[in-house]
Amino acid sequence: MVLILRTLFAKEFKKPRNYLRSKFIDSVRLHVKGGTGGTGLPKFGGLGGQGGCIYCVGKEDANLKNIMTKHRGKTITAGHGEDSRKTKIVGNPGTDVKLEVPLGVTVYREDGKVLGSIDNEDDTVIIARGGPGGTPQNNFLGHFGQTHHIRLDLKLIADIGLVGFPNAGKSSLLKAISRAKPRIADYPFTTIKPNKGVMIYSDKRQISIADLPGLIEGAHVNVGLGHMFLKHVERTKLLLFIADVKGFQLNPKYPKRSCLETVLLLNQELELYNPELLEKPAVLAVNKMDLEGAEQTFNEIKEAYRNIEHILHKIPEEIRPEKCISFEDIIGISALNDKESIEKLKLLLRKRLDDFADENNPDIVDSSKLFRKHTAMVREQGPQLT
Ligand SMILES: Nc1nc2c(ncn2[C@@H]2O[C@H](COP(=O)(O)OP(=O)(O)OP(=O)(O)O)[C@@H](O)[C@H]2O)c(=O)[nH]1
Ligand SMILES: [Mg+2]
Repeated sequence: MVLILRTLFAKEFKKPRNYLRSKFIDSVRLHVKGGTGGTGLPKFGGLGGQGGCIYCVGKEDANLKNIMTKHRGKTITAGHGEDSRKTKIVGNPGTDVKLEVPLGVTVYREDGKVLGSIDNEDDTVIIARGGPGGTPQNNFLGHFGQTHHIRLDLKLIADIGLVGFPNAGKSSLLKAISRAKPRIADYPFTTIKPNKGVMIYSDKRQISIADLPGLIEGAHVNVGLGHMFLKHVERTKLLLFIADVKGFQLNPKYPKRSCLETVLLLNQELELYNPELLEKPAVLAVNKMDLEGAEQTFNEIKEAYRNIEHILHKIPEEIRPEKCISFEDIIGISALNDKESIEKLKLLLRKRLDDFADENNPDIVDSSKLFRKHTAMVREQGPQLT
């Protein structure tokens, strides 16, 4: 009997997968209801109070898990507007509800419409308006507030996103360049949720960097953890690819991939997820350069990327991307054993981010460039006389 019941309810008893048990939650659905407006008092021209509204407010230390545990399966309702009375002709408005959400959240309505996004501390998005109170225009009858099913979708905001196969040393690198304390171990999928760290430079400049769970070939058909965390690199300004100089093999059933092959496979997985990601500036760090024979592999990769489009036909079709990423830099590092290489990488990342910011912000005018342009013009045309 017990056995039959067990098999019948097997689905109910099944434990959630690791990543569902993890504390990181990046999407939450909520049912929200604005407050109803108070009733007016026609005899004295009294006005009902406006119903309260529901807002999302950006807070650096908030997280979606708290919202989920607090409001799951419930309707969040704002306060109702006060009715007009003889002793209080104008009713008080209903109390608003403010939901603190982490930065990087986009709010979607049930029909897919984007209600707004929260990128900075104290950014506010209204998710359900309260109904108007009773006035002569509506025959002194208060209206219901808006009711919506909304979805809060979090995409981490970091300057740099780390992409790599499992075991490549992404978390080791994050640990080496920031104060973050990610889990590091010699088996694939040690990291099952994104982590964020901040690199601090000697002049107090801060650059944030997000470590993601490893990607493997076939992620687009949900192999490994699939593409589920890739959305978190969409909002980063630069992609930092980490490749293990010795390549990767998930288990003997899968083919062994060389370092170059893993880079091409990452390229392909990103392309399948969202080709626009390939337009982002990207840097390739070949890790574990302390291992034997690393120098030779590193040189081969550098050589290959000198003209990758031309050698693409030599690469097996199943790992050949449509479009190859052109890396800004290819650098050899050892996250565990070579602090100097990490310092070099830190400076390089900063430089690339600054170059990118200059290119994309025409308001920032490089005065030295302007000066050079001006002197060249003066040399050509002679000084302008007014
Ligand atoms: N020899 C050597 N080993 C390294 C280096 N960097 C990382 N490792 C080792 O590589 C293994 C994997 O490191 P992680 O930092 O956990 O790799 P990861 O890319 O975060 O892996 P996942 O979280 O599973 O995706 C660990 O045993 C590290 O000690 C390095 O520079 N040299
Ligand atoms: Mg990791």
